[in-house]
Amino acid sequence: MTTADALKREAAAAALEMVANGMRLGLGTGSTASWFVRLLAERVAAGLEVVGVPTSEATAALARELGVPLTTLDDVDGLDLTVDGADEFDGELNLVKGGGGALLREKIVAADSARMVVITDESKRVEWLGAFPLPIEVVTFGTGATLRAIRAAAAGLDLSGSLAFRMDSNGNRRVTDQGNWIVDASFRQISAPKALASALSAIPGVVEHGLFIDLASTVIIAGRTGVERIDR
Ligand code: ABF
Repeated sequence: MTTADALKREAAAAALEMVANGMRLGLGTGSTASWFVRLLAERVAAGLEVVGVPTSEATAALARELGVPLTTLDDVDGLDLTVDGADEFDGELNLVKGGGGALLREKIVAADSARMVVITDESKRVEWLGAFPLPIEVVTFGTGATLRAIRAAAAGLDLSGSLAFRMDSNGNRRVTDQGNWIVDASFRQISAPKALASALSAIPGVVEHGLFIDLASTVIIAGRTGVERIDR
């Protein structure tokens, strides 16, 4: 196992300690969150009773393969805990997510959870969000208008930067699990994340964006000297 994998596993193991019998769990997406699913599956095999709502088709496939029982947000009355990764987090535990392309389901699941625990390592900690290009999920109709509106919203907050459609390995625009496209916005330093989140949410062609404001209740950071936990 590489050092990076070992840290992801450690963060996932720390989050697993917050799981209790009978919980309804949101299952995140990405390499760190997949460690959580693997460790959870071991506990399920040993008798832990939980149900999970996956945030992507990839996570659903992994959970099914490992025997973690799944459900949907239509079949449960909210979730107790969501465990997911992130691309960046700041001192207020605001996040950039969506590098894995699952931001829409991730946000729906996190918002329906009593608690959201983010599992990370030191490389994700930033003073200002935005060095990681902000993923924005857009409908495939009228993208010219949507991109103009994103640029105008950003300019209103003194932000500028390139907007690039996320591409897949075949050179086509990457289609999300919900059938939309993703625009990655290189704003570099987002000094007013709440204001930007509101401005982007007000654009008709924007389905969702990767700014997770006031959603994370805990961030677990695995580092070479141990595991740090920050609660909001
Ligand atoms: C998901 O996976 C995303 O929101 C985020 O983009 C990504 C993090 O992946 P990893 O854990 O592989 O760095 O959590």
